[in-house]
Amino acid sequence: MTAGERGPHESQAENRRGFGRIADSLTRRGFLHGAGIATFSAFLGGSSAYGQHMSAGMIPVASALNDRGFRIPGKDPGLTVLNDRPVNAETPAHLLDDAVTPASRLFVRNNGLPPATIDPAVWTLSVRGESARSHKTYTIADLKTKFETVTLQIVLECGGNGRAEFYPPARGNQWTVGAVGCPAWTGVRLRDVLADVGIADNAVYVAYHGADTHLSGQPGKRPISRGVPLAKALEAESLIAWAINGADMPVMNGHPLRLVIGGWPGSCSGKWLNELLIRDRVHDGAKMTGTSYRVPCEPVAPGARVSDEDMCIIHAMPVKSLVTSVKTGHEHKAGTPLIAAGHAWAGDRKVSAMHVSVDYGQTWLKADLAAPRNHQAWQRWQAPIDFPAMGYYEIWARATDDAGRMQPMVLPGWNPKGYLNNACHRVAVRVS
Ligand SMILES: Nc1nc2c(c(=O)[nH]1)N[C@H]1C(S)=C(S)[C@@H](COP(=O)(O)O)O[C@H]1N2
Ligand SMILES: [Mo]
Repeated sequence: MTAGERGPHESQAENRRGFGRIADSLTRRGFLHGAGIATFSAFLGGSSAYGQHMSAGMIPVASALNDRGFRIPGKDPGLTVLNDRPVNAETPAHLLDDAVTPASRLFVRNNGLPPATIDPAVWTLSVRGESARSHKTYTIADLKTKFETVTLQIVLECGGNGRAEFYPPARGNQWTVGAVGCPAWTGVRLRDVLADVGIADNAVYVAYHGADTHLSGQPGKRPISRGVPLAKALEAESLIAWAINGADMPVMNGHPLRLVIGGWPGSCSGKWLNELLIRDRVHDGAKMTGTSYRVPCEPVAPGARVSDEDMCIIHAMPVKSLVTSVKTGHEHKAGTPLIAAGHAWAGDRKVSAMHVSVDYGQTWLKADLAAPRNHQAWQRWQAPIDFPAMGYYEIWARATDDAGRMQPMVLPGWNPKGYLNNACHRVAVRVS
């Protein structure tokens, strides 16, 4: 992890454990009011007198208390804000119940600071690289007129979704289950644009640059620049998108242009996209190297030290599912039917079966599972649940992909950075 990110995330972890305590003591010291206001205005884009005195990773109290009216512009106030610099927010599972995720409920994962000014009318995307046969630059209008426009529903999930469950813990945003969503993206196929530029025979990787800036403010230092092997870039579902659900996407999700690479870590889907590189080698941009978005090539014991050479780049994400209805804490009336429902997805694969259990995995009921709207979209599932008596229950949900791989009940493959946790989602219900 880079020095610029380490501090915020560490204090973030502190905040999560001690938030109540910190807020109490701040209130007692009469400090809360000022800090809240300073960070409010930082969030809203204005300047403030005391903003610089607030530690970088501190959650503004106002943002943690969404009922006081704080919100990320364009986002549902129900999102959980994990960090303010950079902005990171996840979506509680029950707010992901829509078949097609509304833009307002799509999580936000920023590694740096979004561009300060964005004018779609003059935005350009240039394509070059060692293995590009030409160097071309397109406006968004060029993309819209030169290439076929497609709309596809594609799952976007952060590679670190589920990190909060790792033990020993992994540093970084403590995502629970909500760094995922599946909106409908409109744009052009990446492969059509690459073909227009020309791909040399020695091409290996396609990488992105975005217009966001590094937290350190150092010019020339990029917050993130990742990519995918050429074959992945050439898939029909790899898009250069300008819209979510038929409207401009929120600034926080990459307006006015971004990559959408289905089934792979969200970090492959570059936001504020202004440059593509057709590379003759595995891309070596920010967060491609070292331990970023890599897991041990061979399984390791929890807490093991793994050297950089023994870490391999994550490709497709594993099979996973969510219970989006009902939510934990649901009070259910005995003797009435309960329909549990949610979504399942499986990286580059299809989900072939979905099961639920309310007896801690002793028996599993097969759920109804819909076909995806298109390849790379999540699949809706639902199951009628019977409770034999009153009391406390957990609904466990488990997806199986078309290679026969199932979600594990326990935390899978510990890794130093806390990626790829696809353990079964559980929600708690009281029947009375
Ligand atoms: N330019 C740029 N692209 C980016 C990022 C970023 O910080 N800057 N974050 C990446 C990561 S780690 C993820 S998970 C997704 C998150 O997309 P979202 O914020 O639209 O949910 O964007 C990816 N693309
Ligand atoms: Mo991510």
